[in-house]
Amino acid sequence: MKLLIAIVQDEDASKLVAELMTNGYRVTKLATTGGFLRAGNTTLLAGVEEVQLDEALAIVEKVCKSRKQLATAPTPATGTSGGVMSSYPVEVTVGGATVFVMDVDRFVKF
Ligand code: 2BA
Repeated sequence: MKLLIAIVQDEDASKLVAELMTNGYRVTKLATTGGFLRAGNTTLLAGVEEVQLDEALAIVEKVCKSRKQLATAPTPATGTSGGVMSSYPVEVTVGGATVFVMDVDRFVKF
């Protein structure tokens, strides 16, 4: 068995959960926050059999869109004397999805 961990944009999350469940997958949805944008995103956990993995990944790829987002990033700390924080706007392309696939040693339900 594999554990699929998919970090997706909130806008795609409901549709992705629905598509996965319609196709027989079990999914857990977590509300998460991206470290860079410090904005909400969604992390889905899905335990899938190895033979289902490619199909599950294809569903993720089909549903999750990439989007451009303007973010305000803090300037890196340049020293200890100033103490003044500034920021600058950056455009980043977020998604479609960031996916980790992990081996599952053991899967039990009690
Ligand atoms: P965030 O960390 O909020 O990152 C949002 C987007 O900002 C990223 O989109 C990327 O385009 C950009 N970005 C991130 N770090 C950057 C940096 N140091 N410099 C410049 N641009 C940067 P995605 O790559 O599609 O990532 C979307 C979300 O997926 C991330 O949200 C984070 O929550 C997660 N993620 C991505 N790669 C990850 C990794 N290696 N480990 C854990 N989580 C990851």
